[in-house]
Amino acid sequence: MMDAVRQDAREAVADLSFSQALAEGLSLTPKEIPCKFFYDAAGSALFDAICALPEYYQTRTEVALLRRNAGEIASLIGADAEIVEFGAGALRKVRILLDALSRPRGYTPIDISGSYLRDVTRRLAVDYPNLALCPVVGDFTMPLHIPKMNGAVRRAGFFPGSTIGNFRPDTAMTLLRRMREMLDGGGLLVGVDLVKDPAILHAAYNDAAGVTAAFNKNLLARANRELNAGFDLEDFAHYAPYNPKAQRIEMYLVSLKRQSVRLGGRIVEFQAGEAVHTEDSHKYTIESFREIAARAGFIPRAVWADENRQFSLHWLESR
Ligand code: AVJ
Repeated sequence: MMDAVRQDAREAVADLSFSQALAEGLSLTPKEIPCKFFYDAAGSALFDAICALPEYYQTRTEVALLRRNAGEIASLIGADAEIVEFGAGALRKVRILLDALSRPRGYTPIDISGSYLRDVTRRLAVDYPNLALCPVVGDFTMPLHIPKMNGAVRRAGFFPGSTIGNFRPDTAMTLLRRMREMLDGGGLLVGVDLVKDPAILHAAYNDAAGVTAAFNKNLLARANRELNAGFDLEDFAHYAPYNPKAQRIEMYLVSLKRQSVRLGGRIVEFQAGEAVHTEDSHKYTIESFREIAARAGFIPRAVWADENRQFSLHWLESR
């Protein structure tokens, strides 16, 4: 849990950047808030709840793909591997990988939350006493140096959950290229949500229980908690349409009236109906994703998808 007293210096920097990002994003036209700020303790708990929703097929489909193909994935990765996870996600997924691998040597999760990383490594240490745990607190979208482990190990990247969808295709390509450099010759296992019936996509981001709406509005709640902001969550609507031309879900917080909101020492003005863009979630076809992976310098080797072609897992090699 995020506990103000236990926050270390690195997390204080992360908080400062939320305040800067919010001030900057809300002064733009159109207004925006970067989606990486969804994931404070409350937002991470809401995201876990999203993953268990009946409408949100992504997580259970990806977990089933990992389970079903773990043996083949493990033999492609090879023995004595160091798994580098971009954004420490649900431990459930990396455990499937670790359990299938032959002599996994190390686990290097990269995440912006130091408290989350401490929690993850503490829990994994119990079950994997022979695994070197090397957490890196940082933003994996920035150039990062990953310290070399002792001994000859091959690196394999792990980027599940279709987090790649949060980036525009050109940026996703650049990010993949950067990951390829960080992996130092190793391959990358990446989960990618697929283009499909817009009604299915729409339902996944507009669930009946309103969990995704609460997740979206948590950005405002977080600003109230951390930055002395005066957002009334009732005065904003969750709006998440699918844009078929751009092949992405777009998420917004829409001001339901003309209002002035306190944000730290400033006042932010909202017009009635004004939208704050909070997230894009891009969808790919298997072919279109393999194409950007190839443009990033990877060799797309293997791909697994469920029988309904809702979600895909790609194994990309560096050489
Ligand atoms: C974690 C980025 C994959 O885009 O589906 C879920 C985040 N947003 N519901 C996604 C999210 C709204 C999620 N990713």
